[in-house]
Amino acid sequence: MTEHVVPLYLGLDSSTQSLTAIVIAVEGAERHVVFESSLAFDEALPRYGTTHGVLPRPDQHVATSSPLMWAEALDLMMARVAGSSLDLRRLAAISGSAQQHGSVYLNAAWWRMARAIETSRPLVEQIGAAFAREESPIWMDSSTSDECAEITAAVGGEDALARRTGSRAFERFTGPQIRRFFKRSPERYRATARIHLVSSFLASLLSGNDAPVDPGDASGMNLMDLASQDWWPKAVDATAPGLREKLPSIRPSTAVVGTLSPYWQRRYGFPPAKVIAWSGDNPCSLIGTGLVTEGRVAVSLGTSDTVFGLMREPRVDGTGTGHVFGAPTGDFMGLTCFLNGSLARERVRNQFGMDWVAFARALDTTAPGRGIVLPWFEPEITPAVPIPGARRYGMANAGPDVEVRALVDAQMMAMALHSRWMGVEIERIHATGGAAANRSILQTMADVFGAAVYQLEVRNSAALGAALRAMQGDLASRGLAAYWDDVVRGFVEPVAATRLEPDSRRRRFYRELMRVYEACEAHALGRGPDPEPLVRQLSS
Ligand code: ADP
Ligand code: XUL
Repeated sequence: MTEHVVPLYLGLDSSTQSLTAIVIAVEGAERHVVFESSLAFDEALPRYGTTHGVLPRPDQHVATSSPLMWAEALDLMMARVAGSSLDLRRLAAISGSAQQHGSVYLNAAWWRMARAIETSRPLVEQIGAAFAREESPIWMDSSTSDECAEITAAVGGEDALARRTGSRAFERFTGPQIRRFFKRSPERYRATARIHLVSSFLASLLSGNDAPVDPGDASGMNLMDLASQDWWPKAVDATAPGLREKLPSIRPSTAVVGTLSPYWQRRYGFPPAKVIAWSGDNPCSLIGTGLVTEGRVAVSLGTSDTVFGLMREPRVDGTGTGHVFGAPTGDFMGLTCFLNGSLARERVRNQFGMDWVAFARALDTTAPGRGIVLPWFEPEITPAVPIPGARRYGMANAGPDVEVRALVDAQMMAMALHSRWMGVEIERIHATGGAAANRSILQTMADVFGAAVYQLEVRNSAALGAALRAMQGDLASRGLAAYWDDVVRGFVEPVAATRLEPDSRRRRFYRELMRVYEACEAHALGRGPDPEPLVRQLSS
């Protein structure tokens, strides 16, 4: 009789600021998180000199990070998993999640190097010569407006690009980023043999071969045809010459990319576990928040704030703010992304010398309506704000508490306003990401959206989603039933006791305030009259 082994699945999340690992154990209805660990790039790997995971930024529109740092973090985290009390022999599959849009530029040495990493020396000592570009542009970059315009014109306009790829051209998307690199560094572009996303780069390091991208992450590039889930030749040609050969293949999110390479097996004692295709953090969070059916939304309050939900059919945003991405389930997902999320909250918190407890207390004790702060400290994605700077309306004699209230109100109203295009009647929201720990922020969310808000047991829904995708990929590859409802069961149910209900009086007030917010936004963007009379009326 063979011994019954309860399989383990590892999910990794390489986000903007940190790398997280979650291991789940699954035996029928018995499902547990058995390992969870995070390392913050700035603290764990100070020699790269990042702040919040980003390299120094002489130009506010440029944002890059270090792919070598991501690789070293992966090595450190795998050592941690191996050094834990887990029985590694039970590890059946690994998958991952990564910040979306970021790109890694590799030269011809990459083909040999990925396969021939020696066990005796750390990974980072061996792959340095494989980069055609040492830095990776990341999703916070907004330097490619010219390239967006050029690509848009070449493919026949915004509508054509959005209908085909799921989004109009966005500065942070990989296609415009590639075009900028090609224009500014044609020699290094020519020397580039492969352009990976952060997700497929890290999957390649695990499997020791050149990994594909999945449709979830490929749809953040302005290069993939949503319908065929293959590269769209017109967009590829509009982006840069010879690009097609430099792009990885696109394979379904459930694809088995390979097995853990000899490096991981011999150096740390891992088994030849399957490596399932990696995806972007938002597609992984879709799974990790349990949104495998249509009609619910999640809000992720990570470095970026995002609102997203599953779509059976790709309904592209006519207003041009949102995106349609591929979903790991084979469906689609709608998403709107706000750049000034947690870092804007941190900035205001630090400005007034508060901690998160004081920040929450400010929200609890301060009524809305004294003013609105549009928190565009950095160039904003939604709405598009190329020239940064916070804009303030009302706010006469505002103290710290009013500043905090006006900031969070504006963030939540922006999310409610700019997610309307998804056409979902939002009755409940699954909240995730670091700031979802803060129930005062979530209460504001409930009041503004007029929806019940739930916290989830596992806060890092991207890493959990990756672990669940590892499980799904493993089951599917063995020909076993792998229905998404069953896969996510037991991990993603919102915790009933955490439910926050909207307060009906506040809800009514926010309906009014939303009109004022819209007027402030329109004015700040140069599209509407001065809203001060409206603001004064509110606070009188
Ligand atoms: P990412 O995955 O994008 O790296 P996380 O989801 O880990 O980010 O969230 C990190 C952010 O969460 C931090 O930048 C911090 O501002 C925020 N955060 C952590 N705890 C709290 C809290 N109690 N209240 C509000 N924000 C918080
Ligand atoms: C989504 C986006 C961010 C990044 C980083 O379009 O740009 O959410 O994925 O989390």
